[in-house]
Amino acid sequence: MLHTECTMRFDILTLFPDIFPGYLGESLLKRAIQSGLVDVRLHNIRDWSKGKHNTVDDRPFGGGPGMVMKVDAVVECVEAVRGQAPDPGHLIMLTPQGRRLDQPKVERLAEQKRIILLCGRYEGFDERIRLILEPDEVSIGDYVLGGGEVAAMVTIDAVARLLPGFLGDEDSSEYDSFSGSRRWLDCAQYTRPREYRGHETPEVLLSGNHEEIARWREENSRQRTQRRRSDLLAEE
Ligand code: 6GU
Repeated sequence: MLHTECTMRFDILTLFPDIFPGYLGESLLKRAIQSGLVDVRLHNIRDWSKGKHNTVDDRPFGGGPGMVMKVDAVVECVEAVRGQAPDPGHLIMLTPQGRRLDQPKVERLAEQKRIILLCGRYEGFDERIRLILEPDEVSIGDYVLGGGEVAAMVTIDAVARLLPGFLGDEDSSEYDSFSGSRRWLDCAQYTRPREYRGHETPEVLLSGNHEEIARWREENSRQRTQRRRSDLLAEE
């Protein structure tokens, strides 16, 4: 398989850019950034706010709890960041009201050359941000986070590992649960020692019989999926 590697660029728009360097600075993402496979840029939305107080949020019209992200700072930040590269990029807004991120969606995102991730805090975004920017609104699951930052990291992590050259040769994402047409959970894995506190590695995995091992793994995957996530089998 021949691949011309090209950089995928992520721009993160957030009020808390310091959340990110720790995660991006370890393990595979660190290596991918160092090698130029991915380029991650952080932008503080507050830098685009107006007035001496740099306000980025305000009380909602009509009253109610919490604060709302202001339209001007967010729109101007997105427009300025978009203009930093020839490709305007695919704009994602991270909110619990978005379409749920799943592996097919991650696979489609991995085809983009540039993704802009807009992270919200507070009670939400002024609705005109959606009307003006028409973002692809994404949620990572049915629970509420304090902000979109962790969801942005989840998105980058899931997308980046699909880029050719991100994983080592022996690891491959094509055998992942949920990838391509695969909808089963991964099978059980064992490594040395062969026995630990009376728990033995299944004999077949030590047999060297590759056909039997493949059969055992397939059956183990099916049983696990049945027991833990029978909803996945019902979808088939
Ligand atoms: Cl993307 N943001 C927030 N604040 N909460 C979430 C989420 C996003 N996805 C699930 N819960």
